[in-house]
Amino acid sequence: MATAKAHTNIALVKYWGKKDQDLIIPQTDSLSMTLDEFYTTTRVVFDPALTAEQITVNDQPVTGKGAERITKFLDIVRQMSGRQDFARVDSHNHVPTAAGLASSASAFAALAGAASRASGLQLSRRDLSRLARRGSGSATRSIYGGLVEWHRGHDDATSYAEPIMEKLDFGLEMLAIMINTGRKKISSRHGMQSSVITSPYYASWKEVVANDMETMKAAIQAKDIPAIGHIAEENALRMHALTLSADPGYTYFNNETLTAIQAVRQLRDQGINCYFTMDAGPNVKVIYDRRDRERIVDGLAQTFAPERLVVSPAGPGIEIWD
Ligand code: 2P0
Repeated sequence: MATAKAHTNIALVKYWGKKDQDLIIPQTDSLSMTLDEFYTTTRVVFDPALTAEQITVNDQPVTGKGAERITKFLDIVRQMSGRQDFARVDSHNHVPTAAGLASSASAFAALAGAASRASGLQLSRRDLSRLARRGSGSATRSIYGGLVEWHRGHDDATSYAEPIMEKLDFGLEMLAIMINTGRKKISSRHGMQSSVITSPYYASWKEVVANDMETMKAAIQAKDIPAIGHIAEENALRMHALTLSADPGYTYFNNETLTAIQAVRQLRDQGINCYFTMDAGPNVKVIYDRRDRERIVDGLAQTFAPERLVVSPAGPGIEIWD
């Protein structure tokens, strides 16, 4: 038996598209910040007495496609470790109520940590990162804390994450604006593949990311939060242009997403350095220096109820225990 705790991450330079869909080798590098506030804790037991996998998330049984994806992942662990028995998997997502921020990044990072340890494997962080990648691309980065780079690589051995700055020694912070949607979203997996195949801008996106990785790493070394925020914001908008320019076109934004973007821009017009980024859903995350936190929270609270604003500093890497 083993348990692991992994935090989710938000990309400052986004991953949006795969070269190899089975191994999850991305088209580009990416770079993220691990968040302290949002994490998943997962316990795995391999048990010869089981006649099928037994999976719960937040104490609810998981069946169907969700269970299939976890079993497929556990098959990789069984193949690596030589174990043949089924597993009992119990997972809890720690996110603010109704946040809609439950993330495959923290989920598959925690599952990789707990399942590998429970199977008897002792993987290095790099190999854990490679294993987590097989479950979900963004999980590759959630093995590490702080600011993390995922090298796209060209095969299973070379596609892994590495920390750029595990413990932040400057004031970079994020705030999530919780925007819920009743609508079923287009999965990232489906959405990104559609962008790769049908967006006429996809080749330009690869050039954008190559450039943003360089400028973002320089901005991090300089601890230049306005530069980090600006590059992240432009990168996010260009990623979302890949959804709009796909055929059929789609978007993860809703009207409140646009309201939040406007609120951030208004604060910036007032001279407060804050920037936005969005992922495969309507929530908006704000990037800023923690010394401006109070002014930003007060400003956003004019539009969004305070309980919808969740502040998160950078979080730690994965923890695994027996
Ligand atoms: C990212 N996202 O870099 C990007 C930005 C969402 C927008 O990675 O198919 O759940 O499991 O590899 O990792 C979300 O996609 O997709 C994601 P799969 P994943 O964080």
